Amino acid sequence: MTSDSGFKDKLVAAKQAWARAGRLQTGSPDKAHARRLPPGQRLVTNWPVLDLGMQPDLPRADWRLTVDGAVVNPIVWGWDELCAQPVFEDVSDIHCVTQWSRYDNHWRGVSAQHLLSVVQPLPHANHVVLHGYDGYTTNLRLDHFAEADCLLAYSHDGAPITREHGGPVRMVIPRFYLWKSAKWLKHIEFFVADKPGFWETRGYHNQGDPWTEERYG
Ligand SMILES: Nc1nc2c(c(=O)[nH]1)N[C@H]1C(S)=C(S)[C@@H](COP(=O)(O)O)O[C@H]1N2
Ligand SMILES: [Mo]
Repeated sequence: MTSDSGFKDKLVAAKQAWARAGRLQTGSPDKAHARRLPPGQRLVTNWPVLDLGMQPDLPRADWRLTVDGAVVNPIVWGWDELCAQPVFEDVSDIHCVTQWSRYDNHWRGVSAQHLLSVVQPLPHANHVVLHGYDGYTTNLRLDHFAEADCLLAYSHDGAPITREHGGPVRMVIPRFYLWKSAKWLKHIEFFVADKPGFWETRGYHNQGDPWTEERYG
């Protein structure tokens, strides 16, 4: 009998421990997770590659970025000019419209806010189009492009951005689905009027907010 009740005690203690652990694992962390993972998304730890079937091969020495349109000071930067700008670092989550999200991406590059201070958009410029070397385009509002976590990134998680992920330089716009983050960044163009880009003219939402599931239409 002693051994039997001893066994039961152990069983109860084990179940109590599981219950405590369960409460910790599926209680508050789940709520935190729900606040961080937008609706309809699942978390991944790898980083899927999405493109139009072409990954431009751009040695740093050949890369150029043109920034023009409705701005006071249009510029063309090569790799050296880009690296001469103040370094900006930020950690943000990626949300792809194909329903995966990736947390805690550590980006390094040049902030969109710094770029804006250099080119100085004209007062009536309200829209931006990002162009990639593969011919891809995507549009966003200037006030969204100007948010503090947007950057021209050349490094991800401590390493240069690889060719498949848009290196040497890609845009990062954390607030929206990842299709707004143009890879192989070639040209940033400022406009008075909105000009929908590649996916925006093919059925994707014009804005792409993952929290309100602005996926299509
Ligand atoms: N230049 C360029 N940028 C692009 C794309 C593209 O085809 N060309 N695809 C977009 C889409 S639809 C997605 S989901 C993300 C994918 O980025 P990743 O391959 O680094 O995950 O890049 C976006 N930026
Ligand atoms: Mo995408």
